[in-house]
Amino acid sequence: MNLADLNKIANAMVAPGRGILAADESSGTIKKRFDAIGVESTEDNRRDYRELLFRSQEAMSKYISGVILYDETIWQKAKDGTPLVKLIEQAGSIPGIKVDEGTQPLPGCPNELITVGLDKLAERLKKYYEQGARFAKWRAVIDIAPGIPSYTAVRTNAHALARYAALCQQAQIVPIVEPEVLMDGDHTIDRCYEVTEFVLKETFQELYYQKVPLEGIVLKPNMAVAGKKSAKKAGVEEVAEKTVRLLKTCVPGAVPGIAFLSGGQSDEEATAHLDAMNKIGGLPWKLTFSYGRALQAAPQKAWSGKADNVAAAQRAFTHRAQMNGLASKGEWKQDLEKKAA
Ligand code: 5MM
Repeated sequence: MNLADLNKIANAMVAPGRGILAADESSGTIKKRFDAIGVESTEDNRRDYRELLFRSQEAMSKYISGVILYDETIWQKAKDGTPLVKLIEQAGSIPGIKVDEGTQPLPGCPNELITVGLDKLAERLKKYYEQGARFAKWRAVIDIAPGIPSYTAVRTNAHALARYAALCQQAQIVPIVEPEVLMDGDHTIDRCYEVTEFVLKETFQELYYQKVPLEGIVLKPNMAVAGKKSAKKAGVEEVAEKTVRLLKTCVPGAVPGIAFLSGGQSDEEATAHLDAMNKIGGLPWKLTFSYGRALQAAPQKAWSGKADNVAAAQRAFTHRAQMNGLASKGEWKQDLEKKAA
């Protein structure tokens, strides 16, 4: 492992003004997204949609540091035969790959999941590296509900995340470590804080046990937010203050950067939260975005599967990428959203 090179890539992924596009929806998830806009989820439609994102020259070259791809996409070619990976590289962005193989029920832990995909991961990473991937992603899913998460689920998922991270670094690929605490329940922001603290502490303990140098990773956590069904939603300032405090408590300064998931927040909320955290300032790591839904909801709607709408979809994507780029520097203002509307 060449740690200096891993660190260089990790720093590029979280460079100020830029963040990551999570375009790694698995077949089931992209189908759900396409269903919502009335588009059939065929291989060609998935290619056309992702191609329009990667050909959004302004967004990709100015605001998107890297793109997380799904296995199908990393091998796909654009309509004119250019590999999609090349489009990303030509725009000055870094190709990455989702390497987990989804979740399965965790034995002995009702309603809890373990992320799988460690078998043969070393071999798969070699192929992804040859195909151009310089970073990877593995997502652990932790739910909050009465009686869960259990210690077993938190610990087992942390162990798998650290095993994955060690294998990535050995393959000269920067691991994005994503322990996602879901915001699906009716829990308060303080319960989210408490569970996320537990999850992050266990994750960093496992990274230490498995000898993963933190200079060569990027963390992708959830923010501290109330559950979607909670009676009491937290305001932007509260989310920012609590998330910063939580991260300062759990994430060593050796980590180059933290790239948040959006987790079901609205586009503007995800931007406002990131911006408010960066406005607090004085942080030991860079704070940026690795959004899926909060970057793609607008372009998906604008596109709706029609070739005539490609330019409008690219404008919608560029706008969100720019807003989040500004938020990664604490320079976003809400009236910039209105001006674009
Ligand atoms: C883009 O969605 C990713 C893939 O999810 P599935 O494996 O469930 O299809 C997902 O891992 C994503 O990278 C993160 O959850 C962040 O995305 P959001 O939409 O929460 O910002």
